[in-house]
Amino acid sequence: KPQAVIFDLDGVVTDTAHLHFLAWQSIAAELDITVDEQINEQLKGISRMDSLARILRIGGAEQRYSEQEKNRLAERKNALYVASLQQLSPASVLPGIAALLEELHRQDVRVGLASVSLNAPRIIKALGLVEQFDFCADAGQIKHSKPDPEIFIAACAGLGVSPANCIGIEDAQAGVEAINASGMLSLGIGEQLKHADLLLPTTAQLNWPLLQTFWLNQHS
Ligand code: G16
Ligand code: MG
Repeated sequence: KPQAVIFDLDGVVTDTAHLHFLAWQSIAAELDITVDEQINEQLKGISRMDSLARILRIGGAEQRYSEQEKNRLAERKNALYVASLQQLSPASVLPGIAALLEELHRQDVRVGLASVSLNAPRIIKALGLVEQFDFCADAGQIKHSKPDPEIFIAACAGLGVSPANCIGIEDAQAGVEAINASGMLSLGIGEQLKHADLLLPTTAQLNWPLLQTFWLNQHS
């Protein structure tokens, strides 16, 4: 069996992607830039400043703002986003996740979090899952967002396990690429993802027997 399972936060543990989307949409609208669901897909797993850079590039406005103005835009986006996090509660945990976390602990499989969100600690707290994660990688220490494997490697290091002995779970293309580059097995959540070692339509299909079978199939 795997020694650890490492979870992405946004889109796997809870659906904060929609809240990021609404916050970016309102900042972008002020700049006369339209952010639609398809653009939002490209922002998943991408850090706050990198997300802003992409939005400005899409609007052809990457040269228009100073570093200070960009920092202020990112701060305002974050303030909107953080305010919207107040609606999170244990009921916001996506289907299948709470039961899987409990089962992983029963099976003595370590549980990690690999989110590039600086808000990850407060989100995990609002979801009532602080006790369920043996280690949460610190996004503040990460230099490169996904698809760079840095955050997943940091999560493995914190758990004291080798990536080769772990499964990573992701809903974003950049996240699946990050897992693959780390040397972990990748489990993708969604219909459109490429390159995942196993793809499930939603988190509701996740459970321990399925992870075990997945692991055995990949190691036979
Ligand atoms: C999440 C989201 C990204 C977001 C990033 C940074 O990453 O998917 O859209 O831009 O965190 O978030 P914050 O602005 O809260 O620091 P992940 O790794 O959980 O998918
Ligand atoms: Mg995600």
